[in-house]
Amino acid sequence: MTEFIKTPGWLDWYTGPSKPQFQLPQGAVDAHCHVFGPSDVFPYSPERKYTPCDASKAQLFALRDHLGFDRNIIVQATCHGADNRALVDALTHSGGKARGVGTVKRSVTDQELQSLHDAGVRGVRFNFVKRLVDFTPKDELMEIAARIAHWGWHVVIYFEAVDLPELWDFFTKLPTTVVVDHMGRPDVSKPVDGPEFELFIKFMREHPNVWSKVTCPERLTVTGPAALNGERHAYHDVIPFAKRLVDTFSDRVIWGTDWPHPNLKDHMPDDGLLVDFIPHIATTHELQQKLLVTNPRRLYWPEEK
Ligand code: 0GY
Repeated sequence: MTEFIKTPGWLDWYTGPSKPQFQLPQGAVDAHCHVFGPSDVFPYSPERKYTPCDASKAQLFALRDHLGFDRNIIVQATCHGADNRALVDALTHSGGKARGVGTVKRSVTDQELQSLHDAGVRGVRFNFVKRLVDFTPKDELMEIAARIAHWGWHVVIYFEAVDLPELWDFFTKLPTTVVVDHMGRPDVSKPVDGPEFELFIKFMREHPNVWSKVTCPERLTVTGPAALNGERHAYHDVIPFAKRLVDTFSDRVIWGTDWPHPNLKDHMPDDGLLVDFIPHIATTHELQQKLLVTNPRRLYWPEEK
């Protein structure tokens, strides 16, 4: 059995999250989280760019219950490459409370797609963040997108804001619903109405099939996790970006914890505090209901109506 040694400087997820003060609406979905291993059962991929600490399905489901979520969307993490076994195992043991986003290669068979669908996978993730993955040719990704479109799945895209101009033509040709991870990773030290974020707004405005996860203030923040004025929430510099998306595209935004928070460098968030960020970006009950319940359920459990 391979012993996996964590990437030097790796920050483990936080084991004692507080109870959020914000009470999540009934049926809320944590629409972006991962499972890692455990590596003795589900080894990490040889092509991975980092080696994390384990983060099991039982630990994820315990966090879900502690925070007050009803369901999870588990997203295949790059440390597992295109080996979706840990994801499928978590989905099939969730009692119907989780659906997922997988990673597949061009060589995936229809039978494999069928078993991913049966397990609850409803999307594939295309990752363009260079520190996380090797390059995959666009024609291969487009071929995968065309195949998964037949299953009613969507494509999740992860990229850095500076790369959007170059990726624009490819993204706008995708034949499915397209869900952007972490608001397209804006540089939040730039103005919320500056050219970089305006391009992302234009991307969503001109393409009604594009959704965004208004996630990862802890990853995008420049000012850091300190709360101001005795408030419980933090990440003030990210609020204008996420709030603008929620206000403008209220039917196409979803939210998630990003637990177990891979590759954070300077701090590990308390997931209870992260939940307390939500009412600052979705400021009415109606917006909160859409962000946390209606939108993710429409995307991942469309049959429930
Ligand atoms: C995230 C963000 C990151 C990593 C991954 O699949 C992954 O490895 O998604 C990151 O390092 O920015 O969404 O969890």
